[in-house]
Amino acid sequence: MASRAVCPGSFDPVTYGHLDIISRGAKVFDELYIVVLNNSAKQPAFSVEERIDLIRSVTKDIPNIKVDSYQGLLVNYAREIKANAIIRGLRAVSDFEYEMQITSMNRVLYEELETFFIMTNNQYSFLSSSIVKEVARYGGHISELVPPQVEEALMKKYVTSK
Ligand code: COD
Repeated sequence: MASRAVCPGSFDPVTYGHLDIISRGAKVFDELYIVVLNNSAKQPAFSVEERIDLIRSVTKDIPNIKVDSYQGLLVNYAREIKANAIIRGLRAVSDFEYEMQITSMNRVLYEELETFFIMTNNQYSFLSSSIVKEVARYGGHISELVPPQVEEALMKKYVTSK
């Protein structure tokens, strides 16, 4: 049976940190579904469609990737697409508590679904979508943090709209 994993996130917008996790995960699983979900603690800057378009554009050379969105619980999405695993990235100890909480909750809701963690590449350990948006908003340099398509979308959102 082919292995199928889900890589869930807000991806608001996708960064080189996300891409690192996605490309490494795609080498381990036969199929990797990247799914844009709602994080109730965050207010997104980009619409779901914009986030999906950007992810599709920056992952177009990785053949075993599908990009999708879902309204609802991650475990229900995983059940619907018959995924065996969840992939999450870990940056620092500060991520651990939150990740442990949602991993435990997801296991209560769907015991057979295992979560796998990929340690961040040191180069991206400080990187988050929030930090990128903050820098972009004030006109800082972000080309080392996000792919060119994402940089362009951020510039359109924050610089040309001023
Ligand atoms: N290096 C390595 N990994 C990174 C980096 C980086 N620089 N940046 C981000 N990542 C990883 C994150 O650790 C995460 O694993 C993934 O990339 C996505 O990150 P974000 O920030 O885009 O996404 P989150 O953390 O906001 O996603 C949270 C979900 C949307 C997955 C979560 O809220 C969810 O599952 N929502 C649906 C409702 C649900 O089922 N909730 C859980 C049960 S309570």
